[in-house]
Amino acid sequence: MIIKKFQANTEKEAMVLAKEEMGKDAIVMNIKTIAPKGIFKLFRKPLVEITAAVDENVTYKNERPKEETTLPPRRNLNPDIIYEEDEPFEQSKEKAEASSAIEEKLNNLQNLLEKQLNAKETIEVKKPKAPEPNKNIACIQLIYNQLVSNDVDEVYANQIMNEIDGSLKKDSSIDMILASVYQKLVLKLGQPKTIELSNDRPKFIFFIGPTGVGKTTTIAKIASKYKMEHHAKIAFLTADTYRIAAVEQLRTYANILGLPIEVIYTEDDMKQAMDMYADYDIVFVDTAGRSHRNREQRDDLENLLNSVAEDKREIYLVLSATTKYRDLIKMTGVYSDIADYNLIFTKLDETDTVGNIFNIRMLTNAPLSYVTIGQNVPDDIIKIDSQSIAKKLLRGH
Ligand SMILES: Nc1nc2c(ncn2[C@@H]2O[C@H](COP(=O)(O)OP(=O)(O)OP(=O)(O)O)[C@@H](O)[C@H]2O)c(=O)[nH]1
Ligand SMILES: [Mg+2]
Repeated sequence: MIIKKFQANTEKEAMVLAKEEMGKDAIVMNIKTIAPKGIFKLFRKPLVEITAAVDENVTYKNERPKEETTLPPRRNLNPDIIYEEDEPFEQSKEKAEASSAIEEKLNNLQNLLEKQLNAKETIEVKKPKAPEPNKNIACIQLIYNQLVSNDVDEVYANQIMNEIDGSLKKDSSIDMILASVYQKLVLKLGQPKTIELSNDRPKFIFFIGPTGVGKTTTIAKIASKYKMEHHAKIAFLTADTYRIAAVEQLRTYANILGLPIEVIYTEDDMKQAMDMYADYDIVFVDTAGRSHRNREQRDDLENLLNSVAEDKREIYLVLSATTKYRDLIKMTGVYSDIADYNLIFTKLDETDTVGNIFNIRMLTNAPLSYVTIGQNVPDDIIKIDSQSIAKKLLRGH
């Protein structure tokens, strides 16, 4: 992993610098505001400093020798990185609670580790000839347990711990190990993919996924934000004609938001809608919740998606964070056979653990996009934040 810091006037500018130097795969690990110092500080604006990272196996754009680009480990693995961030997807009242929970957990982790190490030292006194235990192993085991208790698949937890183990110095501090696991997690979660407005319009955004996960509600949340915040020209289509209530549900949101809505029964209807909405920015397409086990429903969905050219469409697979991992594996497998998609996880407010988000990201390699955190339209949705998820994966309950 290569880590560098970039300072600029805004987060966006700093990210541009990072991508210019480290390539498009650079991921933000941490963002902090640096207050100006010195006698002119009143006249200077604060700077934004981002810490960006790329994996070693991703080609580094400016091919400099590795030693130059890798910061010394002490700075790389600054444990403060874990705590100084806000948790954007916590409601503000929960923020303080959340970060004190992290600290408490980390303290516990440290206490546990010390106990474990002391126990080992006692044994060592009795058996002086025993080989010196590698203290990293005890710590790695604790963090591994922590990930697994947050529902991270043991296979992925193992993979991360092996990768970390190989890159650690003997007897690294617990903070260093924790920080490097955190950085790995953030890198693996990747940069979120969200809906972007462009001149190449209209964009057809399909929401697919199992029944009752929150597809229609999520469309209403996103559409509302793009209309209010970006003044985008938006239309709704629904191909969910299996239930009258389903059309009415989307129609209600369309009326509230003042957006046109069309119901799609056939591929011809889809073609007509494409002409009708040719000068719109975004056309959200709601689909019926499908059982991933039903072959015919699967084929219908595939035909619907293929009625729009790949460069004109984006597909968001909506999954509930409360679904069993085993079922999520099956569902994503079925949808992967149909098309490439981005991932939205709903109902995070109904579960304590975010391990499944990590697992499904690892399994499908599909970009993460949004998470939803309640039933309120439009507020209960946020762009996925890899840093926040990584912290949750390392935190106790
Ligand atoms: N707790 C919670 N409930 C949610 C969330 N998102 C949606 N819901 C609720 O989940 C239920 C189903 O939401 P819909 O939007 O109708 O789900 P859908 O995927 O369109 O359902 P079908 O069209 O029947 O497949 C509703 O009661 C929503 O209010 C969320 O983030 N948290
Ligand atoms: Mg629906």
